[in-house]
Amino acid sequence: MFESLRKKLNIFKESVSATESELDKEGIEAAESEETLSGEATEEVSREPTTPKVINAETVGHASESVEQPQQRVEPSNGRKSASDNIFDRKIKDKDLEESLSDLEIALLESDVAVSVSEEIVETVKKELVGTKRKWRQDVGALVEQALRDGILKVLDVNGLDFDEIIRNTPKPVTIVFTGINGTGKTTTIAKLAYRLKNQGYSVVLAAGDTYRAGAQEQIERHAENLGVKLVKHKQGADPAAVIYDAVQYARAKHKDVVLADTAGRIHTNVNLMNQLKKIERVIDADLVVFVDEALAGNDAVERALKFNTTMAIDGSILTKVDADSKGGTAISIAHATSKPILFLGVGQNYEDMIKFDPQWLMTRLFDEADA
Ligand SMILES: Nc1nc2c(ncn2[C@@H]2O[C@H](COP(=O)(O)OP(=O)(O)OP(=O)(O)O)[C@@H](O)[C@H]2O)c(=O)[nH]1
Ligand SMILES: [Mg+2]
Repeated sequence: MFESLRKKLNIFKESVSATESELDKEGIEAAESEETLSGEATEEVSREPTTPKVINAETVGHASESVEQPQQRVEPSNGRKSASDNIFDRKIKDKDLEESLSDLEIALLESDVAVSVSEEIVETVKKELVGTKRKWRQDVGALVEQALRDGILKVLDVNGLDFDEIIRNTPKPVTIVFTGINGTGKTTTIAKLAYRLKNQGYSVVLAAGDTYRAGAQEQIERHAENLGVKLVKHKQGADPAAVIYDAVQYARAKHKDVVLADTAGRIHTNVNLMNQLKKIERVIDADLVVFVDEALAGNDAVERALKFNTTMAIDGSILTKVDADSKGGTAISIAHATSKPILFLGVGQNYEDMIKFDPQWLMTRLFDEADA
């Protein structure tokens, strides 16, 4: 999962580190050649500090605080000039990051991160790094990683909506309608959620709201049987709004906790099918509308979420097939683009292959796990 994005972020980290360490080297050389030319420091000051092992920023104390540019000369308290005194502290500069940041933006776009989201991440990283003081020869990898984490967390930070809390706190039955295009994993996700809710002690009713695709009702029926949950269905071709309505009525009458309503996959350009969603919205007062799409779809998933949202307002997204996605861009972009959170990630075909989405989980995947 997300291997490719993880590698790209690491390349950025290494590239900034390499640039900064190159600047250290240049700073030392420049300072050394100035000394050699002036000839005055050599007799008083050991040249050893130009070898890294004997230069310890701690031992220079206040001198390091007062110098920010390797080229600036300072007068130490004893009045003698020293090459090492000039280079202990540096500020990370805009122009030193330019190339790496531009590569980062391309890497994010190549990873299917939406354009506006890539720009925002790069901007946060830049703001955080430019002007940051660092010690001479300090590896800036940790600083860069923190900036990347902050940049990504910022775009993932949309109005929190905790699925479990909603289930706990909403009057029963909680009604959830799932939408999205064909084959993205809506029905499978409904089965996974039914499995999860059942394990948490809730009673679940499934609504066979896909009355359109041949075989759809049998598919959800199999899941209902496997999971031991009630399925409400009508005939093939029936009005899906009526099916879901009946399922809610059944759940009310039987004091069931949650109704999970399937719908047919549809392309957002199909006017008739999109109008059907509008009807479902009118007839069913759903507590949650969840948009389901594949992580693999990249920017297309983001675009589709926005289109579906205009027909039937979504409250959150579920990304499926994350187990097959190395790019990660959809997971990073969709919440920011729709201003609605990612609720779960589908990570396989079995009932238990679903993870409740948590931005920190993504951070672990991107930064803490060893490369596979
Ligand atoms: N690898 C993987 N496969 C998944 C995941 N979720 C769903 N699938 C597979 O995706 C395929 C389509 O899943 P469905 O649940 O039928 O998709 P759908 O959106 O209901 O499809 P339509 O009803 O045709 O619109 C199935 O083969 C699922 O097993 C996932 O998280 N990972
Ligand atoms: Mg389906």
